[in-house]
Amino acid sequence: MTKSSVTISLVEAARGGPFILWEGLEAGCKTAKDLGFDAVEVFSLGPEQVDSDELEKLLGDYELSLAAVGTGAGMVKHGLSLTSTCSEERAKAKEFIKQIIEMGGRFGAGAILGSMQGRWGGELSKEDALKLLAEGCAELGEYAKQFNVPFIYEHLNRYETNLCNTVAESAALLNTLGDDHNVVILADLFHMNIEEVDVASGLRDGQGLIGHIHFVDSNRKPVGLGHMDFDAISATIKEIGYDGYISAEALPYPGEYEAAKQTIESYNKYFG
Ligand code: LER
Ligand code: MN
Repeated sequence: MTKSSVTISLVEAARGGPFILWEGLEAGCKTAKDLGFDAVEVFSLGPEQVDSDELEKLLGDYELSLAAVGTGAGMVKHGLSLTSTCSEERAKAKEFIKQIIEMGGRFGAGAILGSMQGRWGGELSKEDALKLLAEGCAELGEYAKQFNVPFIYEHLNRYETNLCNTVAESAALLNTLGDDHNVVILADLFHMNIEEVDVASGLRDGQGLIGHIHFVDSNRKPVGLGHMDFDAISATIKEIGYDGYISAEALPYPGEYEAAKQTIESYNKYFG
């Protein structure tokens, strides 16, 4: 059985970005609970912005799980990436992500590597960048093992990274990590709509490797407000045996509450 989740952004600098709820943890948890979501996914500036005891209380009071935690602020706020050509910068990036792994790990939630994967170019060849990315993912996956959570790698569309853009490319990256790695793929349906030949076959490329899904339509609006074929997509998600979170990462369109409501109605239609 899949579980529903909705994103809460605590990062003001990311306003305009594809997160549904923006009014803080408490308001976000309340809306999630009122609408019947199973979980929330939290995008924060870093561990210092989230009071873990408060989060524990909110999750308990509103009977929600924590689906995942984002690391993007490491790039947005500190300009850190795992593929920096400077080893000190890479070490800082890993340190930042480890703290977020700890924050989420307490609640059974994995940390997501998105924009902090960086890009290749200039002095850095694609091959070397992919090696740095693989090294970083392997180390962070290993680190996450102590919390029994995976490290979640999210490939992005071509306008956001030039490293991996498809599920097959992410699967190839993970296959270089050895048998006991602890890294899963995040299949963000918006990125897949841009990059895959066909979203359903892209999902099949990730069978057994996909550990998280960002639920969103073709135009980054909530599911149902774009032109993706969610009958086919949901059938494939079930066919590949995926049973993790289906987490809404979409623009708060036409408003936050309406976007969350549109999302849970779509979730219930396709997965309920
Ligand atoms: C950004 O496009 C995105 O999909 C996020 O989940 C990654 O930071
Ligand atoms: Mn995403």
